[in-house]
Order: sequence, then C-alpha cells, then structure tokens
Amino acid sequence: MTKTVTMNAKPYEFSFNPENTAIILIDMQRDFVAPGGFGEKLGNDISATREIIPACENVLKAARETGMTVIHTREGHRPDLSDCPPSKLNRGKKQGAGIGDEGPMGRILIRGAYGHDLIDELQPEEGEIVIDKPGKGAFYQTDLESILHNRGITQLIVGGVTTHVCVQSTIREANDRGFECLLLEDCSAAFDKRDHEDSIRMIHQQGAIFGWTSTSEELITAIKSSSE
Ligand code: TIU
Repeated sequence: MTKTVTMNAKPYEFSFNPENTAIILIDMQRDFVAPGGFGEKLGNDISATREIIPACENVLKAARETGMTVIHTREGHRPDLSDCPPSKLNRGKKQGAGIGDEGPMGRILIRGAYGHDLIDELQPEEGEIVIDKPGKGAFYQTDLESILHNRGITQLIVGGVTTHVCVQSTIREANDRGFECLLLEDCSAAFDKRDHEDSIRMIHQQGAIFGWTSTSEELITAIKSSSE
C-alpha cells in the first residue's frame, strides 16, 4: 500500500498515489538515441538525448522498487510499411531518413530491427508494458488507453524523446483523455535544447494547461515517502 504524496512542480504542486500512477518513457530507442538512427539521419545532433539516460535509469529503479506501473513506447512500423502513412514516408525520405531503409542498426523505424528496440540501459523488465506506436502520440492506434483504465491509472509521469514531438503529443493526447500528466524535465530531451525548454513552458503555462513539470529528484523523493 502506498499513500498519496505531493511533490514540488511547475506551475504548482503535483499530488499522486503511486498505485494509480504510471511512469511512461517515450521512444528511448536506438533509432533516436544511438548514432546512425532515424534521429541522426534527420540531421540532428543526438547528444542531448543521451544525457538523460542516467536520470531515466534512476526513475525506473525507484518506480520498480515501489511496484509502480512502468510503460515503454517505441515508434515504428510493420516491415511491409502498410501502417505508415505515405505522408510520413515521403517526408522522411526528403530528409534522407527513409523509414524502412537499411541503416547501421537494421531497417530504420521497423519493428523487429535492432535500431527500433529500446536502448540497453532502459530495457523493460518482465511484466512491464511495451507499446508499439505508429504515430507520434502514444494513444493513436494503440491499446494504451484501455491498459491504463484496466489498471486504474489516473496520472502519468512522462519522460523520453523528443520533448517537442512524441512526448508533447502523448501528453496532449493524455490530457484530453482525462489523465493528469507530469513531464520530468531531466528525463526528456529534444535535439535542440530550445525545443525542450519551449515544451516545458508550453505544458505548465496557464495554470498547468496540459500538465505539470518537475525533476527526477523531486519525483524519487516523493515516491520514497509514499511507502513510509
Ligand atoms: N523527429 C523527432 O523529433 N521525433 C520523432 O520523430 N519521434 C519522436 O519524438 N519519438
């Protein structure tokens, strides 16, 4: 049994009970966080996405010790690309990052390819949920919403990459579905730090218009105090 706890956050305190809260790490895949993947082929410097790995590991450790629901997502497509909208395919190719093209880690953003999988440091443990999603938001064309309802989850603590694309899309989708979301600033990253900073402000502005933001340290302190 855990009790409801309150943590410091922007724009004001965030309260949650770990029993009704899921940690969701968005797309910490080699294709975004390792050299030669989709992220780098789109012309980005991936270093900022690697800097968050230790903080994500710390959060996973605390969540696992408390028995919280942990969810990992992966962006990607079927090998025959039948679930990839032509619009997405065409834009990637224009940027030199063709979804389905052979890269150093196998076919880019294709389910089953080495590059599509989660990085070694953040591999799921047995019993954790992995959501394969074709879009940017984790709710679009997935069973995430029903999994959350079935477990009685009402709040989401979100990290991963990239803050301004898949992380923001997922938080916006979750907010419209009635979930309260908190972004972990030091567990999320964009290729350009300005996109990351802008996303943080967009989420917590106007009295938590989409959600709250805070840090892994605040979260871990709160999680630990929930079982005291
Ligand atoms: N390009 C970019 O910033 N992001 C993506 O394409 N996917 C995710 O954010 N996961």
